[in-house]
Amino acid sequence: MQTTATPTHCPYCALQCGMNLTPTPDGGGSPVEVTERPDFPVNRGALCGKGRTAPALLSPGVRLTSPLIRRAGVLEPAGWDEALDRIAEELARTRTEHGPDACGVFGGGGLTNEKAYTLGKFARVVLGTSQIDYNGRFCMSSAAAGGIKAFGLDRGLPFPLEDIPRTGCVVLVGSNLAETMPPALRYLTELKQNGGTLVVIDPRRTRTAEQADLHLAPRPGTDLALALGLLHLVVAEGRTDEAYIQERTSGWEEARAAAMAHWPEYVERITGVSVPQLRETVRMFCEPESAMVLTARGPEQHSKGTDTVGAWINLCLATGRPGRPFSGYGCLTGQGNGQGGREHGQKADQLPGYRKLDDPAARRHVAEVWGVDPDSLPGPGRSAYELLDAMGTDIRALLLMASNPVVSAPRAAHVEERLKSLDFLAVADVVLSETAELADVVLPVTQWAEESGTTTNLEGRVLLRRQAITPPEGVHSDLHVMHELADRLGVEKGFPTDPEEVFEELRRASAGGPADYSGITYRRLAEENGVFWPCPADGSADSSAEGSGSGSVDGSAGGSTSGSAGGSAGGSAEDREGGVQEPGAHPGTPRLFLDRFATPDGRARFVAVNHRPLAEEPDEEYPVLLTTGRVVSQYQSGAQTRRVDELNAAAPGSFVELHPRLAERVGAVEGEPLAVVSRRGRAVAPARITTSIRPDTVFMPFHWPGEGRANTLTNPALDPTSRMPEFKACAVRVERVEGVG
Ligand SMILES: Nc1nc2c(c(=O)[nH]1)N[C@H]1C(S)=C(S)[C@@H](COP(=O)(O)OP(=O)(O)OC[C@H]3O[C@@H](n4cnc5c(=O)[nH]c(N)nc54)[C@H](O)[C@@H]3O)O[C@H]1N2
Ligand SMILES: Nc1nc2c(c(=O)[nH]1)N[C@H]1C(S)=C(S)[C@@H](COP(=O)(O)OP(=O)(O)OC[C@H]3O[C@@H](n4cnc5c(=O)[nH]c(N)nc54)[C@H](O)[C@@H]3O)O[C@H]1N2
Ligand code: SF4
Ligand SMILES: [Mo]
Repeated sequence: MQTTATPTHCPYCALQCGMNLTPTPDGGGSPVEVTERPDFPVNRGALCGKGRTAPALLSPGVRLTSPLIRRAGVLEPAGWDEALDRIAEELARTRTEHGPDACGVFGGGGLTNEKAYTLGKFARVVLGTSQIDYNGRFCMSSAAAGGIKAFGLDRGLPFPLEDIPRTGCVVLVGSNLAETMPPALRYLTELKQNGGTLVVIDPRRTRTAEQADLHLAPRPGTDLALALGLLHLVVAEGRTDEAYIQERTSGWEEARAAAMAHWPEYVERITGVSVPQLRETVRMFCEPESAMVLTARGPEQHSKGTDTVGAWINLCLATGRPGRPFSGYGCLTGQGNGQGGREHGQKADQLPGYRKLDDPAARRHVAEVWGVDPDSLPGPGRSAYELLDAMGTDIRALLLMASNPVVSAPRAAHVEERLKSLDFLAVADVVLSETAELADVVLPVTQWAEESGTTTNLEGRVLLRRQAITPPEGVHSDLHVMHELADRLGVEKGFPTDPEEVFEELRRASAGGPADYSGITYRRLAEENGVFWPCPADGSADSSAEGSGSGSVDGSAGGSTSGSAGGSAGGSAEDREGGVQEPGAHPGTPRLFLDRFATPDGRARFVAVNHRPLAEEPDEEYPVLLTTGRVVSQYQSGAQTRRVDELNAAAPGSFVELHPRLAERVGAVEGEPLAVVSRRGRAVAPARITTSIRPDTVFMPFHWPGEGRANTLTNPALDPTSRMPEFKACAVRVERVEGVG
């Protein structure tokens, strides 16, 4: 137990705010309290209510402290050996009786890099199953797919957040930053103070949209058409950057032709955004020397999310933005380790270092690090929803770590029923989530302040979370769980329980891959405020490092740092702050693409995309659109934040946000229960009547189980490339609940 403050990072979102944990004198309630950590540049001491109250999760009254085993239908406390034996037996039996692919593994973007890496290795090496995926599929997979198509690489932001106030214009598409990453709002405020402009695109006038110079409120699911219409105007008004298009891109002719088919008047009809507003957006975006488009879940969580991201990237490329100072396209990643969690192998088609599972060279490299035959590694498996949908049929047993799909998966009642139909379900969690409640065995694992590990924030900055307290008795880490299960399943080596030892192996496994961590060590992370990947081990070896590696990312020096992403980025360590690296060590890569893109020919690729309708358009029976999202005081499925009194008091339950005109039509009364019905089911929650939403759309947050569960309604129609479900738009009917009003 430390007696002084431990500098670490928040357990929740991808901003990974820096915080200090200080032991509480009397230990009453939580063993530590959160204090300011102003030296960390991303949040400079600021925290949202969730981060500030996070120590509540450490108190034994809230967290699990004993394994649970289901006996005669009831979960009862049990010993660790018994619980682990039981899981190992069931997984072994399933494998023998139904083959390795009958064992499923489901992970989470909240897991540290070490855990996510080990989970992917566990699935492929110990279970031999291809059936692993994770909740990040529901998060930024469309942006990831779009980024890889266009740039050859997926790092959410290709530049640090500190670049935002230095650009001329930010177009923020479907992000409610003011509620989802409150300390980051500062970057938008500073942007405006510096004379830059902000365009927010959201069907609702959110707290974020209130900050905007221009707010566009399109109909949900029409961002693809919107971006195409803007590109049409860019061409029509002669605002393209022909020299950039010539030198740095490919595929323009086809993309241009597709955009030209989207006339502004046609786009106005699809989106509901007027032609003058489209023109004003183009003017604001094109006039300044630098500009950015940032997307979040609003445009991405659709069955056309990948194409939509592609269309926004096209707009950036046609105007010469990506790879230029303070400019380009970025995605605001969501979960605490949403970035790192998508790089090291818990994804269905992936090996560590953001390598492809179907690439023979990648298989050879990783198999060698793991000491196995490359041919023994299974191929790509199912995506998250498809995996959950196959439970009880092809998938007979599931090991689930760090997700709560009973609340957060689309078509959740069906997913809940599939979970119940499994032969065996094991859940490792910190609390008894709604999904853990359905398990045959529950393992209580260490969290955030109780363990060490690395996360990679939304900027691609690898960070060290330090252990601040000793975990309660009866609690072990996810790494311990995988070590013990591997041992019981006959793999005695290769599953260490020490996170630093895992990280050392991850460094080797990622070396030479797109997300190269090989030059990063715990020592460096402890002394620097994070290191941006790619960071290869041998920083001096690269000759294409022209212009690389200068300038601090923390706001002082102001030089631009670049790197040729894709594992060959180089740079000199000269100007680096901190000065702790070995001579010749790579400084990391805060800014990508300044010299070249990570494609084989170094050029960014336009994609030719066209507008298409929602998977489920409104009709007579279901005439209204439902969209879903978040509120500031709850996090995700709410498994953690619903257990924190202060947060619960601020956001006690689900609600249905609707426009007064729609409210009048259906007879909704403020605060009274309202039913929302889709082809998947029915949810009931109090009405919240507001003019800040489009009259054709209702909004529900998805943080709660039970009657108000938004995901009872959502449509699991998947994007053909990213396999992202259509969380952000489905057809519903809104009705008064009998006996109300
Ligand atoms: N308080 C809080 N903060 C969080 C989280 C949380 O659960 N709670 N979760 C974290 C995670 S994992 C994530 S992924 C991020 C998500 O961060 P955000 O993407 O900011 O969150 P959302 O509320 O899901 O969606 C953002 C906005 O998209 C709008 N929207 C809906 N449909 C459309 C559409 O079709 N087009 C457009 N342009 N906009 C649309 C919604 O009205 C909403 O205001 O937040 C992170 N931070
Ligand atoms: N309708 C609708 N649905 C959505 C979305 C939406 O916008 N609309 N957004 C989607 C998005 S973007 C996301 S990211 C998902 C998230 O949805 P979920 O995957 O359900 O995310 P969480 O609620 O964060 O669940 C994480 C669980 O892991 C536990 N946990 C935390 N740390 C650890 C750890 O170190 N180890 C283990 N073993 N467990 C841990 C927590 O206690 C919690 O129970 O929801 C998706 N669902
Ligand atoms: S913004 Fe995100 S990382 Fe920062 S304190 Fe809030 S939840 Fe934690
Ligand atoms: Mo997310």
